Amino acid sequence: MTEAKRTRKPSPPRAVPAPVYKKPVVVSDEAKEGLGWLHTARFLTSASKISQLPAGDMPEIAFVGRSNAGKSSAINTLAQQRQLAFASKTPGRTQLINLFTLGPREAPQAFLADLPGYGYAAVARGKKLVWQKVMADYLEVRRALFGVVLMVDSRHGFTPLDLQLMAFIAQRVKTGEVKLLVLLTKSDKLSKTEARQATEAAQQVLADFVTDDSDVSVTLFSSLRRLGVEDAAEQLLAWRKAMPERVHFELPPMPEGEGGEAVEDDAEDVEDDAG
Ligand SMILES: Nc1nc2c(ncn2[C@@H]2O[C@H](COP(=O)(O)OP(=O)(O)O)[C@@H](O)[C@H]2O)c(=O)[nH]1
Ligand SMILES: [Mg+2]
Repeated sequence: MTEAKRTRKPSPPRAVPAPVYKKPVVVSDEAKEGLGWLHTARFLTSASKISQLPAGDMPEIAFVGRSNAGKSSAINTLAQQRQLAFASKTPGRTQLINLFTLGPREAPQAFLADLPGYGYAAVARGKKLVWQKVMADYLEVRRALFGVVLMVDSRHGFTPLDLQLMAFIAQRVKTGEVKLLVLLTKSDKLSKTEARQATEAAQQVLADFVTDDSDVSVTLFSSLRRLGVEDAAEQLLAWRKAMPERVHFELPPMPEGEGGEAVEDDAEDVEDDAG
């Protein structure tokens, strides 16, 4: 054995610079309560057609966004559940609306709807149009729609399809009937200056929707670094507190020959498709 080997000392612990996001986060009571509420999210059902969604007057919060905008990640982060919505490996493969309930199991208070991502470049034009139609129909038909959470990639800002979607709901947003929260996702990828610019650009777009009656907000968000999670949770709690107590809903009968079995099992099939 050589001298060198015998005397080799264990290397000292390396100094790892503290990541920026490890700053102590002050979580407000509202954020805690909001996160507690969002944590109650439970999968209810998937629908490929609007007509398959439950009827009734349950207030609904729709999560929408371009494919790959970070929608599934945002839902999982806000619900603090690792696999509630499935991050898509094949973006935008099918067009499913996944519905979750929020609130106590025995007395749900709201639906959380995970809508199909749109505008994925690699997808055939025909299919894209189908999605856009699903989206437009959804926004048109779901009268108990209470709020829309729109995920926008903070690096890209609003895309034409995001603007189209907002145009569908513009009227109801302006009257305050539908509330709007924009999450500028993946903000961990931005410098401070870029983050400020992204926020300002979004605020400028949203200014068109702001009235005395509207409830429109925007926040930088990152599932990866947990940025904006508290803001979003506070906002969603405020929505819950403003919701009317309408909890009636009926699940439609499953169409013949289309997976009439336990809905929980269907959750597995959604994996690649929540796009
Ligand atoms: N850097 C970063 N990447 C993210 C974040 N959220 C999601 N992603 C990534 O973006 C891609 C799309 O995310 P996903 O949640 O599936 O988006 P969806 O298609 O809108 O549901 C995945 O590769 C994620 O890992 C984030 O906060 N920061
Ligand atoms: Mg997804």
